Amino acid sequence: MSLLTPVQGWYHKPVAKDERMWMVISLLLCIMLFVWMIMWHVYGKQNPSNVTYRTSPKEYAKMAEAYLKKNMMGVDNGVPVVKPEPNSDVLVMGEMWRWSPVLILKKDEQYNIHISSKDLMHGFSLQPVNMNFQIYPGYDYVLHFKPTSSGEFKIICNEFCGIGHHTMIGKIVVIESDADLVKYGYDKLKAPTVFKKDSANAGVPKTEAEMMSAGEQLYTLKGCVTCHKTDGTTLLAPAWNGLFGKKETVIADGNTSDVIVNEEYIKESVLEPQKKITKGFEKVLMPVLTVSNEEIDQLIVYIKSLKK
Ligand code: HEC
Ligand SMILES: [Cu+2]
Repeated sequence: MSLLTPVQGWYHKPVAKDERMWMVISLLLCIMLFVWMIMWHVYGKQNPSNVTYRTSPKEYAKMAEAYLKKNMMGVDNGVPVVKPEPNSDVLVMGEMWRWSPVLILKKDEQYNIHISSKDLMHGFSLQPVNMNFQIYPGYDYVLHFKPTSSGEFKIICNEFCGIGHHTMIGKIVVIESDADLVKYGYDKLKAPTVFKKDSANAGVPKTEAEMMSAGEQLYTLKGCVTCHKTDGTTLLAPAWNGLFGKKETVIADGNTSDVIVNEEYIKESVLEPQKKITKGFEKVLMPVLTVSNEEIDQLIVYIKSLKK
């Protein structure tokens, strides 16, 4: 028994006029917002809805590398440049710290752009149109993309991803015709020195020259170029020119020692980057990259060829 009993029949008392009015107004508002939501999706210049697949960073990196090998027409500041066919699948990858490749697209043509990350979460931000996507490793995002204006667009990473984050700037160039390539200096891109397969070498680089050109290509494809330069600059990582045979001071388990850079040391640096940290570069974490033993041998020949 409660202390007070409610008045009999209160539940059936009609709702007051003003209260009923508010109920109608809020219901109308709900319907309006619902219609708005759908309209906004269609007419509101929203980011395009995308299709997403599961993948793994390793698998995607392998696919992207194969795609680049087949399609790259040159290199812009160490980043491969690709001019895909309209309606084709294009593979773009975010990695520490670049967007690869540079894309040359035709205005008013449609492309299926796949994007994923090789390492951490990156933010794909297309400027100045301000389209933004989160790029997580392990997901393959497919954007059905149709550029409607020509010019140069930048891809900025808007998710802090480490010490080289501010250098992570990619590029999409939209042209109206091939004549526009001149404007961007892409008409005379140096074709990559690609290792050519023939029946004699069975597709495996054997001679010194073959190994070197394969190594040079890997340097760009695997993204070593993002951190390691060959002109002596050491912004993020030790430069590669003059590296072979050099004495380096390294830190292993807190102990400092000297090593001479040779084949063994390079191999170890690639397979277990954190085992011996080169002094002066403790702040940058070299990622573990999927590089096979044959590929390491090719990279070594390339590094050897880079003199101071
Ligand atoms: C994200 C930046 C980054 C990328 C990408 C990267 N490295 Fe490194 N690398 C470093 C840093 C930083 C060091 C020095 C610290 C250390 O030893 O881990 C280093 C050290 C090395 C060394 C030892 C150099 C020395 O002077 O001691 C070798 C060899 C090397 N990297 C090879 C490679 C190869 C091959 C690739 C591409 C497959 C690669 N790196 C990609 C950052 C990077
Ligand atoms: Cu970033």
